[in-house]
Amino acid sequence: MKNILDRNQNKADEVRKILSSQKVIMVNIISSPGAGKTTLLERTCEKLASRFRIGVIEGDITTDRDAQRLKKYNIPIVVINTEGGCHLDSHSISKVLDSFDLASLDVLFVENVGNLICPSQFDLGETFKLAVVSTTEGDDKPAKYPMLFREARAIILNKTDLIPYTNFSRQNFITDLRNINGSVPLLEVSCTKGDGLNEWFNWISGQIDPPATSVASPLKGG
Ligand SMILES: Nc1nc2c(ncn2[C@@H]2O[C@H](COP(=O)(O)OP(=O)(O)OP(=O)(O)O)[C@@H](O)[C@H]2O)c(=O)[nH]1
Ligand SMILES: [Mg+2]
Repeated sequence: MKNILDRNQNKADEVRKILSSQKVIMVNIISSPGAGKTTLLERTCEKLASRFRIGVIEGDITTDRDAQRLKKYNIPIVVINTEGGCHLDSHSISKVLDSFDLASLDVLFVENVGNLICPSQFDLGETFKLAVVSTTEGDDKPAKYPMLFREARAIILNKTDLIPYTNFSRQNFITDLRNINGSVPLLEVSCTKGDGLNEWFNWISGQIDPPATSVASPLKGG
């Protein structure tokens, strides 16, 4: 396992270098099956594809169904079928990177295979991981799968519209999450109803195109 992870890490470092030299940020989206990764990408493309140059890598065990859902946004999409593999790795990303014209991209979203465990262990060369969790999965996911919630740069809590129909406790979820990661931004959204999505659009826009840091003017004497 250590050898596999070391080899993965070396390739991930190469991928990260290539993306950084082309000024492309890569977002590794991780969640359980059905938490709403593709729906989040649909909403994001609708809102931001006219502002940013978006590409997508769709990781799936089989089928290109998620890629088909994104086709209407006229963005470059590459499908990686893992044929049973429960996560993407940096070698599979490296192999498809040439399919993109990286010079004409701002952001490459990677939808990882639906799984909360293995995808968290394999660095793809991403700029950051994004965790998506939905209310219908139960409020105990941060406590049970802490690695992802520790490492992600932001957490999306999706399907807030369904809270009234479940026993999801927002309070328990937040308490567990804050025990694991006290500072990670939590964005509560409904990708189908639209609640909270403006906060997500603002947050991700700030990651793709960070506000210029102001340069302090040199102090003049006298
Ligand atoms: N009620 C509700 N349903 C949602 C929401 N977001 C997504 N869904 C539904 O949840 C189902 C799964 O959504 P997907 O976006 O396909 O989930 P996914 O994470 O991409 O799934 P996999 O790729 O299979 O891992 C679909 O039927 C969506 O319409 C939401 O905010 N509220
Ligand atoms: Mg999907």
